[in-house]
Amino acid sequence: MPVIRMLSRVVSQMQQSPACGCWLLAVPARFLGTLPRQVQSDASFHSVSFSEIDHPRILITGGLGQLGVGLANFLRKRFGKQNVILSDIRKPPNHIFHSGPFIYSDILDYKHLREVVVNNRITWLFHYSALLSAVGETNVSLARAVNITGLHNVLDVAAEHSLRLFVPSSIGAFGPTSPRNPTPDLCIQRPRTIYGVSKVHAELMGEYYCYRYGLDFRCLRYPGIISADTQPGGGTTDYAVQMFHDAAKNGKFECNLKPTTRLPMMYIDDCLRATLEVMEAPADSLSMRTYNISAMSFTPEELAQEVLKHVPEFQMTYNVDSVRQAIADSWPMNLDDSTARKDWGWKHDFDLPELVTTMMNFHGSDTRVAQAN
Ligand code: VAH
Repeated sequence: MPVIRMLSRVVSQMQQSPACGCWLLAVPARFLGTLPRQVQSDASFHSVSFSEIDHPRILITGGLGQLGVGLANFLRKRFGKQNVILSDIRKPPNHIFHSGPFIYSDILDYKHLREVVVNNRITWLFHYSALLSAVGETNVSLARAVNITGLHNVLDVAAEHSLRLFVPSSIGAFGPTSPRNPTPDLCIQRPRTIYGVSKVHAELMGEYYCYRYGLDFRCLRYPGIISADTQPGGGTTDYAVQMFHDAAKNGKFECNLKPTTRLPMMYIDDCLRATLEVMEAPADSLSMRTYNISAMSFTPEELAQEVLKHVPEFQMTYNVDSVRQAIADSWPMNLDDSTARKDWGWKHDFDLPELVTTMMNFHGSDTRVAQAN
């Protein structure tokens, strides 16, 4: 390659100081050694130019899961509808298809993933594809493929095109030997699920690509997320979403975890805001690349007590799922997120009463309370 062109690219890369602040690492790996998958030099010619920095071009993988659509709508308000592309391997329902750009993208198809990034001039990627904790235990080989091989493909494409990459981790990245109350950012992580193992792997691989190749990798350990209009998919904290649907519809709910099972939880709006805030945080404000974030922690019993204030006749019964219970018993009861609060000013808005009021309003049960009074 003519020296002038190579130097011009080095200079342009150096102007985009990498997140981890080390100039040397601004030089693309192929000048410092090879990325895991060497690429044709012209393939990345289209990668980041200045104007795109002002307005990130965003790709969301695993877009039809519990959080993808909410994130897309949230980011479209901030960066414009056409700059946020939702993707998945399933056909989107009508209302999602008509709400903004949607494309097919399979994270296990590395070549196609690269085409998607190049053809859509992507600069930021939110990687939401994953099999969650409980469903992962029913199909370990698929969880390994999606959560680990899929992540490798995303890391390589992100490194090749100097993307800013967000990967959600989870309280599931901790295990029975981690301090549980509270659980700090840095401690023993020996999870007992393939989901947990894949999330620890994601944290470590993302940080390795950051320090080795200058990849702008950012990761948050999500608590159980409570969403109003989307169903969770095969997780251990799913009861806390399902309960609102059933309480509003039938006034009763059968919980698959023991009444005293304490777990960290968060309302989706706080989760999406934290995700954008860490992605917009100045690189030099980040003392770490993986952060705990927390809002509240409660037990099924405490949640039921709060729901009773809105649905006086609400009845909670228990039919414990031993797999989910064993997973929950190995997870944190409270997360210490003091570093996120210090480094980039994270602060949650929703505590338990606001969460329950918001969710019950969404499910329109308020009318029943009025009738009861
Ligand atoms: C699960 N909802 O239960 C997910 C999440 C924090 C929990 O990872 O698997």
